[in-house]
Amino acid sequence: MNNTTDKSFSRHALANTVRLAAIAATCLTMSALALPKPPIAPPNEIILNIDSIDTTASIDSSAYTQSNLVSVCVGDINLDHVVDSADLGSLLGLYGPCQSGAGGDFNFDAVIDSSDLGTMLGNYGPCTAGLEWATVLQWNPDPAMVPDAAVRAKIVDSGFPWRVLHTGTGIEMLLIPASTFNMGCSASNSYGCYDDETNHQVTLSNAFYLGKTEVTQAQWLATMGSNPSQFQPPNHTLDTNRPVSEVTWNDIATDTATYQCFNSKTGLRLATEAEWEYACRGDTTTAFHSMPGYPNGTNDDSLLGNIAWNYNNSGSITHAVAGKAANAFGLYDMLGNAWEWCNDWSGSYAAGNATDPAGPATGSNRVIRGGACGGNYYTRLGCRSSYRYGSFPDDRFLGAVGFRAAKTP
Ligand SMILES: [Ca+2]
Ligand SMILES: [Ca+2]
Ligand SMILES: [Ca+2]
Repeated sequence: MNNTTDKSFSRHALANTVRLAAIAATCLTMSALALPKPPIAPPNEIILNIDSIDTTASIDSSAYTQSNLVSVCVGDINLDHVVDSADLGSLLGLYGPCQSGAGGDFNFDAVIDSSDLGTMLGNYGPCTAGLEWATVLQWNPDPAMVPDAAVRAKIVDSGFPWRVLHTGTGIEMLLIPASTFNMGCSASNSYGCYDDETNHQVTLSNAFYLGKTEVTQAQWLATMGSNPSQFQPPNHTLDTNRPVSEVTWNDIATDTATYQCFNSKTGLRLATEAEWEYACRGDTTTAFHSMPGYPNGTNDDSLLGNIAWNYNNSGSITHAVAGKAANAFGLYDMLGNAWEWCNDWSGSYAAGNATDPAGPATGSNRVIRGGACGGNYYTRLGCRSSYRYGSFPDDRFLGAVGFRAAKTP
C-alpha cells in the first residue's frame, strides 16, 4: 500500500469536506606627495576630500584575477562590497607602474592611472554583484537577524549578497547557502511523525534565494491583477500585507493558452521541498526552528506561538507577514500563517542520501509545507519543520494555502 498516496488522497477528501468551514593586490607605490589630481570630475554626489583619504588601506590583490573580475565589483579594492573613499585612497596611494592586474589595475595594462580611476569612480557606490534581477539591500548578514556566526559564515562564503530586492516584484529575498543537512522526522513533544517523514541526508549543492516572507496579497495583486485571498474585505479587515492565499499550484506555476502564471510573469520559482525544509530548519534538528532564547530550536509545542500564527493564537485567520520571530536565516512565518506550496510532486522520499532532490517525476499532488493559522487536524500537525502535506495542483480552497518565492542566483 502506498501510504503517502493514501494519506494525500484522504487529506484531499478531508479538505473538500471542510473547505467551506476552513477558516480558513603588488604595486609600486608613490609617495603621498605625488598624488595626482583626479583627471576626471567625480560624480556630483562624491565629496572628494584628499585630506580624508586613507592611502594606507590594506589591499588584497589575490581577489583580482582576470577570471573573477566579472563577479567581483570592479573598484572595490578592499572587498567590502562598496566602492568608496577607502578604495579611492588605496588607488591613489598605488598610482603608477605596477604588475599587470595588481589591485587597482582594473584594465590589466600594468599601470594604475586615470583610466583605472575612471573605472572606480564610475562604479562608486554599493556593488551590484552581477544579479541582473535584483537590487542589493545588504551584502553581509545582519547579526541581529542572523545571530549564529556559523550560519553567517556560510552565507558570506556563498559569495552572494545576503539580502536583495527582486526588481520585478519588490519581493525581499534572503540568501540560503549550499549545505548538507538531515531531512525528515523531528517530532514535537505532542506530535509524532508520519511514515513519510523518513530521515535521510540531503545535500543542496547550490545557494538560492528565498522570500523573507510569504508572498503577500499586495505583491500578488500588483503582479497578477487580482486577489484570490479569503482573508480580505468584506469579511475581513483590509490588510494586503497578509500572505496571499487561495492560490493554486497552477496559478503560481502553470501557463495555459490564456493565462500566464506568477512564475512566468516574474522569473521566480517555487522552492523544492528539500530547499524549503532546509530553509525552515536553519540548521536546527528540532520540530520547531530557532527563536529568541532557543538558538538550537525546540520540541516544546507551548513555544510555537513565538514563531508561528497557528491554531492556538491566530483566530484561524492569516495575519500580516513577519509578525512573529524569524528563524536563523531571517525568514518569517516558515511555520504557520499560510501553508506554502513547494515545487515537487508528493511522494515517498527516494531511498538513501540525496543531492539536490526535486521529488518524484510525476504524481497527482503537489507538496505543501509549514502548517497554517487554521484549526483543522492537519493544520495543527503541520507546524513542524518535517511535516509533509500535499494536494491537487488545482486545489484552491484548502484553507490558507499560499507560497513563498524562490530564485536561483
Ligand atoms: Ca570597498
Ligand atoms: Ca591600468
Ligand atoms: Ca507559512
